[in-house]
Amino acid sequence: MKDVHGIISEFDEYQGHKIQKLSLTNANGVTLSLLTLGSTIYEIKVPSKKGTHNIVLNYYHSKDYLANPFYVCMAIGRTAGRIMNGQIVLDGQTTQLPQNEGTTTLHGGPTGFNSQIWRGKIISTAEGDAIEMSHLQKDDGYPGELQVKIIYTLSSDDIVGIKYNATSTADTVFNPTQHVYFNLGIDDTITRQVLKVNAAQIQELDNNKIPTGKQISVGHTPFDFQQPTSLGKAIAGMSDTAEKGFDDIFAVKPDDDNLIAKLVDPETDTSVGIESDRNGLVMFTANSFTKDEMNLIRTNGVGQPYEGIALEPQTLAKAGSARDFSAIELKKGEEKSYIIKYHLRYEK
Ligand code: FUC
Repeated sequence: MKDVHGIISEFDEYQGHKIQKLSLTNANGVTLSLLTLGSTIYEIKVPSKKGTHNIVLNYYHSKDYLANPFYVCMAIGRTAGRIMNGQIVLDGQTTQLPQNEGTTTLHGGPTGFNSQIWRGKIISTAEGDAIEMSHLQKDDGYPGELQVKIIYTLSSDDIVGIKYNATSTADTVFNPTQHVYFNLGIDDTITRQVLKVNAAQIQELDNNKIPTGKQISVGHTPFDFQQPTSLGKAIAGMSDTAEKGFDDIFAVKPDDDNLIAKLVDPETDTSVGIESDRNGLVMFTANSFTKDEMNLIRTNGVGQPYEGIALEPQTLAKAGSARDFSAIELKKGEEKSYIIKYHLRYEK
């Protein structure tokens, strides 16, 4: 008997293209849904005393996902984060990428993974159905045509798995992530939720939020999440910064439970533990969410600061230089894979 069942349905249309929704449901009643626009996680629904509740942010329509700069739950690539002056250097050769945030290339540039329509399929695995999203990423300014596959799984013990796999026709860079904003509770914001991040250091950032190469110790700062910490309190500790919240890069290691981070909503007893095979985690507490153009379902068509928290596993820029790309290099013909796993717990 298969424990996990997949179905495909029509979601809506975006610029004349049919957008599909692909869903997996396990025997416990947990559902994971993806949209082919941006290979976006649309919903993660967990059972609760009142039925089920969705623990990630989502919008009513496909067009909403690209109408603002927040990448809500979308696949990010080829490179998560910011590239200084949009320039990558591989084997001494510089490639100028298209810039989409002043002089910076952010989250794969203007035609990154999130802006693409992916080919979605339900595939069969030993544990049951899974979702395969595939796409040939080309003409985006990065070297090489990149064949990308992302496999999304849901296990019978409530683990959401994401596996990114890519090969390229030329030496290039590959550092994908999923820009999932969690809000595990029923409140409009995450300020009553509790976060643990297994990081003793963050990266120092310049005025363009580009890593300088220096690491800063989190001790005695609002960045210390080594013990479970109230997000409301931590955000209050950032009130005299321009950001008024977190948009920062943590240098993470797996803890004794093999997790780099864990978010808990004490009120509904819901949690997600994050597993990753990489050394970085960007945390963004949705500080700049606004009422306008944020057609989010959770808050009935508006948005607000701290409505969710994005926790984005990725590979860190090499210590010492924001211009050393060796850690994320993908050689021509080489195959690289990365995994992210969300371990879900909910009230029973
Ligand atoms: C994170 C941040 C960025 C941006 C984006 C939506 O990756 O580092 O500042 O706002 O999310």
